[in-house]
Parts: sequence; C-alpha cells; structure tokens
Amino acid sequence: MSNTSKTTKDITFDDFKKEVLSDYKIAVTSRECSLLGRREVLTGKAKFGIFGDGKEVPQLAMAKAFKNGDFRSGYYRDQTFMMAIGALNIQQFFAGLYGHTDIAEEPMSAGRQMGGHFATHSLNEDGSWKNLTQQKNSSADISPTAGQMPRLLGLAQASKIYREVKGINTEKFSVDGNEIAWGTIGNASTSEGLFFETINAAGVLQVPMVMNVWDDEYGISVHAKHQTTKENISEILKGFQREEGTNGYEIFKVKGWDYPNLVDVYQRAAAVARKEHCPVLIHVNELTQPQGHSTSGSHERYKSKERLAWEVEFDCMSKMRQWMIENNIFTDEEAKIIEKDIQKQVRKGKQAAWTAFVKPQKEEQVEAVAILKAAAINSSNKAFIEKLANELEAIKEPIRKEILVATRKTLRYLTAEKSDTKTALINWISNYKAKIQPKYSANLYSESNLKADNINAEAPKYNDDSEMVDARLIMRDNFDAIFTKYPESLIFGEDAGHIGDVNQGLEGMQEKYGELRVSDTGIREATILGQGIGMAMRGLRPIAEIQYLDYILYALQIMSDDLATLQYRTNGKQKAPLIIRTRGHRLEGIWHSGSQMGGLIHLMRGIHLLVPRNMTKAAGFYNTLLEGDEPAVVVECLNGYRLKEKMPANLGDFKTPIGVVETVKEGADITLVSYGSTLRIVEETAKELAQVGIDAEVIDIQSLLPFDINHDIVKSVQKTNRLLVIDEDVPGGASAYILQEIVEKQDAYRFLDSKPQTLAAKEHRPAYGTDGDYFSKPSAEDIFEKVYDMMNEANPNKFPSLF
Ligand SMILES: Cc1ncc(C[n+]2csc(CCOP(=O)(O)OP(=O)(O)O)c2C)c(N)n1
Ligand SMILES: [Mg+2]
Repeated sequence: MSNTSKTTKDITFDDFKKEVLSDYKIAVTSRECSLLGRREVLTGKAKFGIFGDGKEVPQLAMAKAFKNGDFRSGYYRDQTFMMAIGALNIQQFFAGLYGHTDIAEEPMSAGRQMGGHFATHSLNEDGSWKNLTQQKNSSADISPTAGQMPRLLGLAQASKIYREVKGINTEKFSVDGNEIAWGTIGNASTSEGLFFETINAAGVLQVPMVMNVWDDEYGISVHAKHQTTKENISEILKGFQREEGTNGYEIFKVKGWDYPNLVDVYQRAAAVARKEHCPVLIHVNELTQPQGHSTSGSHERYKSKERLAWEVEFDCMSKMRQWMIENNIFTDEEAKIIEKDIQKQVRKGKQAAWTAFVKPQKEEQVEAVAILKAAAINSSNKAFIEKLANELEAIKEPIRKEILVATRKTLRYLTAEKSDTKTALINWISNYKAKIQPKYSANLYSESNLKADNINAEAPKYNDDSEMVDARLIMRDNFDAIFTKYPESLIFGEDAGHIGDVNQGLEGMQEKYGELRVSDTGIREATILGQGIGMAMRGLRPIAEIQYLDYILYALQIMSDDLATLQYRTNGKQKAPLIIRTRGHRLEGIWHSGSQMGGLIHLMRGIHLLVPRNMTKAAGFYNTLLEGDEPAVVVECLNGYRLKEKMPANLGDFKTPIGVVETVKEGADITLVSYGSTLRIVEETAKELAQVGIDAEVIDIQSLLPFDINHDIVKSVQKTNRLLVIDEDVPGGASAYILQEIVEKQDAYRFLDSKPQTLAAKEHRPAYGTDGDYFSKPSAEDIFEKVYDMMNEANPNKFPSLF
C-alpha cells in the first residue's frame, strides 16, 4: 500500500478504531477487576463480592449514548458502565470491595454498601446541589432487586416536568428536559411487581426512560423458565409497543455480545427517548456470568456442562475481541499486549486501594498499643493488659473492631485502679469512638443548614375578619399558596388531579396549575412514591399523595429501602426531599383506620413522620418542609376535613416546627401524651376528668420522628409525676416507642410516682362502624377510666374506685 495522505474514510476508520480500542480497554479493566475482586474475597481480604463480568459489552454501548445530565438507576452488575462514564476507577472499585470508610477513596458509599452498589455525588459538602446537567449521574443503588425501578420512573418524569412546565429554575437540573433516565435490571428481577408497575406507569406517563434488561437466563440458580412467561421478557411485553396513534414503548432486542449492533441500538434508543420522551425497553440477551452469581457459591452447581461451555464461547468479551480481530482493529498479539498491561494496572490499583484501606487502621493500632502498654506498666493486672496489647500489636492488618475490643476489655482490668495512664486510656477510647462512629452513622438525616429542625416556626396569623371554615379549605388555600410560591412543587396521586383529592383539599388546583403539576395517577402506590423520589433527586419538590395511610404499606418497602436510606447510604452525597402526603387515623373499618404507626416508625428511620392534629398544623408542616431539604410523611386526620378551623391570613408562610411538642392543656395531676385524631378525644376527656377533680396536662406529640427534640414532655412529668400515653396503634406499637423516648431517653422515670402506662387499641384491626371503632380503639371512656384508675391508686380517698 502506498503511503499517501489519508482519505476521509481512513480518518474515520482511525477514529472508529481508537474509540473501539478505548472501549475494549475499559471492558478489559472491568473484567480484570472482577477476576481479581473474586480472589480478594476468597483470600479473605474482602467480605463479599458481586461483579459485572459477563455484562461488559452492552454497558459500553449504554455509556456511549449516556450524556451529561442523564441519570442511571441500576443494579450491581454495572461496574463497566460506571468506569466508562468516568465515575469509577480501579482503586475506587477495590476501595468499595474492602469497605473503605473515606468518601474520597470510596465515592460510592464511603464503605456503607457492599461493592457493586454505585452512585455519583449530587451534593456539595454543604448539602447544596451540584450542577447535575454538567455531570453524568447515577442514583445510588440498593440491594433489593427491582427496588431501583420506582425511582427510575421519577428520574425520567423530571425531564418531562422540566421540559413542559414553565417558570421553574432549571439551571442545575435540566436542559430543556433532554435528560434520559436509564434503568438496568437483571432478567430474573423483572419478575418483581415493581418492574411491571413501573413499566406500565412509564408507558402511561410517556417519559424518557430507557429500560435495559441484562438477560443471562438466570437469577442466582433459578432458570428463566421459573421466572418469566415464555422465558422472554421482550416477547411478553410486546403489547407495550407503541403504534400509530397510541402511547407505549419502543422495544429492542439485541444480543449482549454483539458490540456493533449494541452501539447502533443504543444510539437509536437514546434518540427516540431524548427527543420524543417515549420510553424504551432494550432486552439484552445471551449474556453470561463467567464467575457465577457472586462470591458465595459457584454456578457449576446448577448450570449444565453445555450451558457452561456455551457461556465460555459466547462470553461478550471474547466475542468483542474476536470481532475486533476480524475487523482489523488489532491483532491477537496486540490484544495480548493490551490485556497484559491492563492486568498490571489492575493489580497496581488493587494494591494501592489495600494500602490506603489499611493505613489509617494501622496508625490507630499503633496509638492503641502504645496507650495499652502505658496502662499496663503500673497496673496490678499488668500481665493481662500486656497480653491484650501484644495480641493487638501482632495483628498485621487490624480492623477497628479489634482495636476497640482490646482497649475496652483492658478497662475491665483497671476498675480498681487510678492512674494517669488509665485516664489517658479512657480519653483515648472516647475520642476514638467520637471520631470513628460517624463513619458508620452520620447522615441518616440531613446535616445541612436546611435540615428540618433548623427551620423556624411561624405562627398562623389571624385578623379580625378571619373566618371559621371547613378545614379542608385551609389545606386547599395553603396548597394554592405553595404552588405559587414554589414553581418546582407538584402533587400527584390517586384522585389528586381532576377532582382535587378525595377530600377536596386540592379543589380547583389542577385547573389553576395544570395537569402536570396537579395530577391523577394510576392505583400504584410504590411508583407514586418512586415518582416522588426520582423527581426530588433531580431538584423538584414533589408531594406524593398516598390516598389513605392504610395503603402506604404498598409503598413502604420503597420508602424503607430507598428513600429512608438515601442520605445514609451515600454518606450525604444524594438527597430526595420528598413530601409524602397521606390521611389516616380513625375512620372506618380494617382498611380505612390508618393505625399502623409503630410499623412506620420502625421502618422509616431516615424520613420524618409528622402527625398533625388538625389541618392548620398539617398545612404548616408542608410550609416548613418546603423550606427544608428532608423527606417526610405528613398524616392528615381523615376525620378532620369537615371540622371548623380558622382560616389563617399568612397562607404558605406559617410553619409548624418539626420535632416540637405542644401542650394543648396545662394540668397538675397527670401528663397525657397523644397525637393525631386521638388527641382530640384526649382533649375532650380532659374536660370530663376536670369535672371529677383530675387536672390533666395534655401534650400533642405532633412529630413522631423526630421526637420532642427539646425534651418538653419530661418537664411536664416532672410537674405531674404521672404519665399516660394514648395511642390508636396496637399494644406495644407506637406507644412503646413513645414510652421509651420519654421514660428512658428523657429520664422521666426519675419523676414518676405511678407506673408509666400506655393505652392502645386492641391487637386486631378496627372493626367496621361506630361500634367497631368504639370496641377497637381507645375511647373517651377508656381514657377516662384509665386515668381515673391511676389517680385511684395514688389517692383512693379522693378517687374511690369506679368498679
Ligand atoms: C427483593 C430481593 N429478593 C432477593 C434478593 C437476593 N438476590 C440477589 S441477586 C438475585 C438474583 C437476581 O437475578 P437477576 O435479576 O437475573 O440478575 P443477575 O444477578 O442475574 O444479573 C437474588 C434472588 C434480593 N437482593 N432482593
Ligand atoms: Mg440474571
């Protein structure tokens, strides 16, 4: 061949070759990380490994189509993609495997999540938003399979809102709604209800969501024949294909080892989703698991010889390599040189990650050993302490548990002694704990200056012509003020749009603010929640409405696993300040009585749980939450919409403080603590008690999570010396939590003259009808008699027994 100047075609081929080579190098890097990662687990350096081997090639194609501003919501196989978008390097990969607690070394979760759970940083140090349009984004993964689906819907919907709703400041979040939300899921996990719910909802909403199914025919050991009808997800979803005049999906099916075809499919998929906001399904099949599912177990146990042989032949990496050789991109020899070089780099990166991981612990070990040896010198238990010191010193690569076990156990040998070295040891342990504990516990809630309990209260204002109105009107008019004040706010839920919610708290709002901001949704609580999470992660202020508190259970898994853990699992690098609006407490029967508060409290740490007793308080909570940056559930009182309350003048501005209780009636004899609809009954009962000479103090908790941050309840108990918690949850439910907060955390036991008690509902769900409620939940008579009983015990002369 003559050496003349290059033609355009040559240049194009050169560029093409360069790009393919660069892709191949990323894939080889990723594969080597998987191979070495498994070895690190098997040799005991890491606890567990789950890797992306066998899924590399489609992820290269996805990364090529993925643009700044886009979001991923995926699962543990996506390391190649993360590497390809520049969000994960070799050292970080291994830092994740080891669980390095320094976010600078392990940017995915600062060691909180097992390796393979990916994330990018949406927030600056101070908790404010970065410009998400200038980076490639990944929402933080969770382990529950298909748990990434509901949030994916919201991430996609945000683009639609940013494109179509006028007046929002989009600067940090969107460029004309051009961003795609990319989902990834394993074939077996498509069996989950959350997958189907999300697929249907995205088809209805027509949002830019590209759903990728990585199909390797297995879910751990379980074959597709047990997972998927016809063993073929794209086949059974064919009915979602959009047609002339219908909504729906574009559906692609492509082999996971076919690099050029994958690249082409992903470009086409992205184009349609980005431009038309049409959701896309890409079923990527014929994928493999070269090392089996994870480090716990081997796939030889459940795959046939034929299947295993097929997996070797169709390994996407070897297929890509073969294709590159056939297309003169490199020769076998050149490939080997590249591969060898990458192997070296991966080993080097792994070593660097390990050195960085053990370094701080080694330094801490040296400190601890020195302090133990010093403590040993003058101790009568010298021999025992030295033994602990020497054993700690002998550990080659110590972990923090070993350091604390040795130092804390030493204290037991020093109980009878006093010395400066003992004091030094005590101080060292407490400083060490104070330094290390946050690495494992910080950022469950916001630590920014916008955290909810930093937002100052503002009382509702009333003027001379303020009227008593149906309380639902306060809710409605306050929402009106909110939608005007915050263009980025929006509300959606079953019946929330056209009719303005089942209790008319949103009456007329859709007409005024449009169908995108005040919208009806399908009956699908988990994805209503997911819409909220995803949109909140992209800077909007969604209010997700769950029609009745009883149905929040459908969304509870996603609240607990995704929303509640988000700040924690990213060590404060992502947030979703979602407001969940719902209505509950007493109304009718088993499924409209909203009582499962204990369950919520225990499964939602990380989300605030607010239980206002009336609509003014509830509206005030929404106003507070919108100024803050944290997620919360607000439970409105189902039976309160038609009660009369005075219409405040400062709608949209008055704020109910979070974590602050309110004493609604002062009293001297007993402290009655309750919340929500039951509080009203307690208030009524307090009047009846007054008639028999019992002066009860009534406190409205208002906020179950966080709980009485000023410790006001104990001040009341200090005065009355008696405590009764009244709650409509099951016995030992929310009331047990409340009692622990007051008696143990606030030390109220010190002031009690009577046994602290709880009055809860029956163990069963409430029966239907007024009598059903009366015989199931605490009634005024129950409360009266319980209080009277306590007073009778204290002073039988003054309060002779009722029965
Ligand atoms: C809700 C839930 N159930 C079970 C598990 C345990 N589990 C982890 S991965 C997995 C199989 C997933 O298979 P698939 O979706 O095909 O993904 P693959 O690992 O094959 O890529 C299972 C059952 C889980 N993490 N979450
Ligand atoms: Mg699978």
